[in-house]
Amino acid sequence: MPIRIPRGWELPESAASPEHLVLGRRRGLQLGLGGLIGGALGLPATAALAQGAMSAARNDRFVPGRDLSPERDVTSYNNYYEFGSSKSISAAAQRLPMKPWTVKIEGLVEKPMELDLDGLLKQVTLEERVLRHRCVEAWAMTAPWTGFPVAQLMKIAAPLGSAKYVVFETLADRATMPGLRQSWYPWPYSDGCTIAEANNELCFMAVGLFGKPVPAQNGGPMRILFPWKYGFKSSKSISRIRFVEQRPVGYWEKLQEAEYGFWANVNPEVPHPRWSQASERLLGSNERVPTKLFNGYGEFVAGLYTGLQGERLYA
Ligand SMILES: Nc1nc2c(c(=O)[nH]1)N[C@H]1C(S)=C(S)[C@@H](COP(=O)(O)O)O[C@H]1N2
Ligand SMILES: [Mo]
Repeated sequence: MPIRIPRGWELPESAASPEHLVLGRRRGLQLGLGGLIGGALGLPATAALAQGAMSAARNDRFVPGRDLSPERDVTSYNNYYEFGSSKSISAAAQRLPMKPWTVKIEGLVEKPMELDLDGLLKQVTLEERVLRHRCVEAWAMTAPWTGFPVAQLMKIAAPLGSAKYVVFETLADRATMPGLRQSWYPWPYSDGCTIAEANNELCFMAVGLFGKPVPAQNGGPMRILFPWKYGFKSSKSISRIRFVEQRPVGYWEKLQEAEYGFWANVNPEVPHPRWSQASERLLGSNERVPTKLFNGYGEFVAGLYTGLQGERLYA
């Protein structure tokens, strides 16, 4: 089947995004929000939910070393191909049916299960983390996410010893996602990681953003975050989690294997075949900053890759 390649990802973001979309945006609130939403500090997840907020005490182990990106930019400049291949899908994404939300856990597990999100949130401990995000297109943002370590979900899922990888799959809803009519894309969107990566303390399942439930356009009601990998690894609106023995092939790898691989760890010294990865543009500004190995999270994750030098770790 011939694959039609849309222009949007033929170009690095610096070329794909007209500057007028970026220029003139207010810098917005640059302060950390942790103190402000600390009103919910210590409240159990259910209490925070009842108030229509999604907040928790901040875990300061992962200091971002950067200002927060303006909330307005974080929630209006998105990649979510189910709703279209431009960055302006936030209005279209509001049709995503987020309530009720269920997540299937299947494959190589002791007992397949279907969890409803509210029930799942009663079984985990929420925290807030301010995390950097680096898109393969060379833009980056810093945002406060509320959620729980994926390691907590791994305990609930109870994978069998034969499981080597875990796949995080996005809902595919033809009724509300116009992108699904583009049949050359390999829907549903999914991507995966090793069991060790999922259990790494940095691997995070987000249900809140800026102290509120994750909006649809950012992958609500629940999306994964691999802050040390290029953004395409971080599947949005997760409705299935599957444990498998063979290395899974993600959405972008299926489309363009030569350019998007399984590991996709951020590395400024390994260029994308069509552009440099040495620097990145900060969302909400025109500032470019140098890119860091593992997006600056090497102290937490570099150990996952010792002994894997033969692998294509950085694409
Ligand atoms: N289901 C789904 N998940 C996805 C994508 C997508 O198109 N569909 N895009 C990925 C890419 S390329 C990036 S950079 C991030 C963007 O997340 P954000 O919109 O919250 O910044 O989501 C990732 N997860
Ligand atoms: Mo991305």
